[in-house]
Amino acid sequence: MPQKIILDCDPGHDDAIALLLAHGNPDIDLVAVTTVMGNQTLEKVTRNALSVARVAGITGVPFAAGCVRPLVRPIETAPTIHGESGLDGPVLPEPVLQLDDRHAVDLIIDTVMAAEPGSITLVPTGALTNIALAARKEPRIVSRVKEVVLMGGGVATGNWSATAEFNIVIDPEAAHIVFNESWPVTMVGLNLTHQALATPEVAERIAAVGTAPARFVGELLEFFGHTYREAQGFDAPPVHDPCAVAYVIDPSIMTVQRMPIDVELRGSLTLGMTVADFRAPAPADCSTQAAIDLDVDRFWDLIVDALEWIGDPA
Ligand code: PIR
Ligand code: CA
Repeated sequence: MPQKIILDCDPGHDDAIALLLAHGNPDIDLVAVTTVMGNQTLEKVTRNALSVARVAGITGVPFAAGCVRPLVRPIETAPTIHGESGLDGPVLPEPVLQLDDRHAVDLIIDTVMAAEPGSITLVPTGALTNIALAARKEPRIVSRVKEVVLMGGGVATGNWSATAEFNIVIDPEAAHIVFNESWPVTMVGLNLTHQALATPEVAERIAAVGTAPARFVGELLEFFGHTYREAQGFDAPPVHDPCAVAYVIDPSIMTVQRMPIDVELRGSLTLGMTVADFRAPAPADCSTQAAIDLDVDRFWDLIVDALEWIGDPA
């Protein structure tokens, strides 16, 4: 049985690739897509999600827009990484899908409450604002969700500060809520995603697929590679968000370690840090784990296979 997921995202170059992977992998049943401000404003990332849906040929999946700003703090976006549109590089086609009328928080709640308990995995690849609000608005979702597999945070690494990752630090209060609920949380953080580098060899494999969606991914990676070189000093860009989807497809693609993880809300140098406690053994009631090591070759196989599966949508 394919795994049912809700992808909560802020596309975003790597979010777009996560969406393509979720759609193009037969072991995933993409039941809803929700958007949250982050890489750009809500309006921009939502339009981007719908454009990517058209590129991928996604139909029959509800898309809903969520929070326009973090719970407590002012909005902060990442134009230096993702450009003014949030998805600079390729030409973005005019969306054809109509947005769902509901707020993302309500679509998440409705979808989880209507499904078999324990059947839905939440895959957040942006700030955790929508997920935190959904847990507060309808607490019964917490025990009904199978697990939360999120891209965010990291073990002892940062990208938006020395100690914090973007998705967590732009809405640390929301992240605090999500990490402290009783649902199982897998943190696919920077320590893992910095292993998923889109090298020139990877770009060649993607180009060889030869379809319009593969060319779209190639153009995304070209822009993302450029900004990652300029702004972060990377030789090849890390493709963060698809790593979370890959874990749902095949948990054996990465090693994980169960440990308490909490989110710093008061530190002057450590705001938004995901503090992971490596002191073994983890307490019996520990519901959090961190992803550690990625099988890089199998990860890129999944991306290429998804693009092959998608082909050239009409
Ligand atoms: C990537 C992101 C934000 C900032 C930088 N420097 C790089 C976005 C990605 O979409 C991913 O979800 C996460 N936030 C990585 O920090
Ligand atoms: Ca993202």
